[in-house]
Amino acid sequence: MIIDRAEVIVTSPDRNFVTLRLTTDDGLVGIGDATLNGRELAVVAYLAEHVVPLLLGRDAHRIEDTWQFLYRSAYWRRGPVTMAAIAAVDMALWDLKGKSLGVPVYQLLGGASRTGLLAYGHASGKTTEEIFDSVRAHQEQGYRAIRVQTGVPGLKSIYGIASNATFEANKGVRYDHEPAQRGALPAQEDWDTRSYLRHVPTVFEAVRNEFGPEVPLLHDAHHRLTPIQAASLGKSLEPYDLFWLEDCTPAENQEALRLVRQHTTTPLAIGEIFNTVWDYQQIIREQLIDYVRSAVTHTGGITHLKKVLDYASQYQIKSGMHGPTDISPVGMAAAMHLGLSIHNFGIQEYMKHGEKTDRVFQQSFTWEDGMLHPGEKPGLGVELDVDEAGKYPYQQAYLPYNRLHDGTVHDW
Ligand code: CS2
Ligand code: MG
Repeated sequence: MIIDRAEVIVTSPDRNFVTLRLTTDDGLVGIGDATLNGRELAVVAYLAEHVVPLLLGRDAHRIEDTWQFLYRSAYWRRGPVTMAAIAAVDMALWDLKGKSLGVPVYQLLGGASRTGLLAYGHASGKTTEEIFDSVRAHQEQGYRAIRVQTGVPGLKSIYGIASNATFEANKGVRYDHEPAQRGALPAQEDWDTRSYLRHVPTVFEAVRNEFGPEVPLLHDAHHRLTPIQAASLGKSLEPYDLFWLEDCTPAENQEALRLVRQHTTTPLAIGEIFNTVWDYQQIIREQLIDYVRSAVTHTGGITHLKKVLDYASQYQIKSGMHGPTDISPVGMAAAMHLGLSIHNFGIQEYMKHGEKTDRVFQQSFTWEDGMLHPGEKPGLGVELDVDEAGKYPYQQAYLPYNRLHDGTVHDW
C-alpha cells in the first residue's frame, strides 16, 4: 500500500473545507480533514509545499512512523497549521488502513466501548423566548444535550447567536450561526463582560425552569473572561447544574484554571484551540478541567488525540471533542470512531452541516435518538465527491472579533 498520489482539495459548499486525498498503488483512496477556519490556505500551502512531496512513495500502513517523521523532521513543532496538516495525513492513513483491512476505523482502535455517542447541539437566541424556541427545535431534532448561548442586553451581536432570519430560513437547526463570514474583512462585534455576567445566570434559571432538571445544559464563554470573572460565573451557574462551562478564560494560560477551580464546582471544558498534549500538560495533571475539547482535525489526528485522551483518562477527565461545522464531515467521522472506541468518552459536539456540504461529502454515520454512530463502512466511512467539490471554489472568509465600548480589542 504505497502512496502514489497526494492531492489537497479545497471546496466551499456552505463554508471552506480543506481535504487531503491520498491514493495508493493498489487503488485505495484515503481522506483527511485539514480545515483551519479562517486560515485555510495556510494549511493548504503547508501540505502542498512541504508535506505532499514527503508522502509520495511511503508505505501507507506506517501510521505512527509517518506521524513521528512529520512532527520531528520539521524541527518547528506544534502550532495549529502544522498540527492540522499532520492531522489530515493521519486521518487519511487510518482511512486507508481500515479500507485495506475491510473494517471501520473504530475496530482498529480497540472496538466499540459503547453503542453510540451522546451529542450536543447549539441553541441560542437574543431573548428568552427565542432561546426556548431554539431549545425546543433541538429537542425535536433528537438532541438530548444542549448548549445555550444568549444575547446580552445592550450588545448588538454576539458570536454564537443565530439571527432569527437565519433560524427561520433553515427550519430550526440546520443552520450555521457560527460562520467565518465570507468577505474581505472580519466582522466587528461588541462586548461588555459585566452585562454578560449579570445576564447569563438569569437565562439558565429560566431554561432550567422551563425544561426541567434532566437535560444536560452547556455554555461556552469563548475565552472572554479573566480568572476571577470566570470563577464568579462558575459559582453563579452552580444552581443550574451545567454539564460544562467551556473556555471560561483564554486558553494559553493553564495556571489561570487553578483559581477558577478553587471557587466553583461547575465542570470545566477547555482545549478547542489546543494542538498537542503539551498544551494540556498542567491542566490535566492538576485536574483543573473535566473535559478535553480538542478536535481530531486540530490536534495531529487520531494518533495524537488518542494519546491526549489516554493521558486524561488517568485523571478521570473525559472527551468533549470540538465539532462545529468548521470541522468537515471527515474530521467529524474521525471524532466518532475515536469517541466510540475510548473508555473516557464524555460527549460529542455536533452541528449539522449544510445540504451542499452533505452532497460533497457522502457520509455513513447515523444520528438516532440524540446519539451518533460512525457506521460500519470500512475506513472512516466518508467519500469525497471530487466533481461536486469542484463546483464550489474557495471564498475568503474571516472569523469575527470583539471591541469593548471604548474601542479596545477584546477576546471574542
Ligand atoms: C465554538 C466554535 O463550537 C464551539 O465551541 O467555540 O464554534 C469556534 O468558535 C469555531 O470553531 C471557530 O472556528
Ligand atoms: Mg467553543
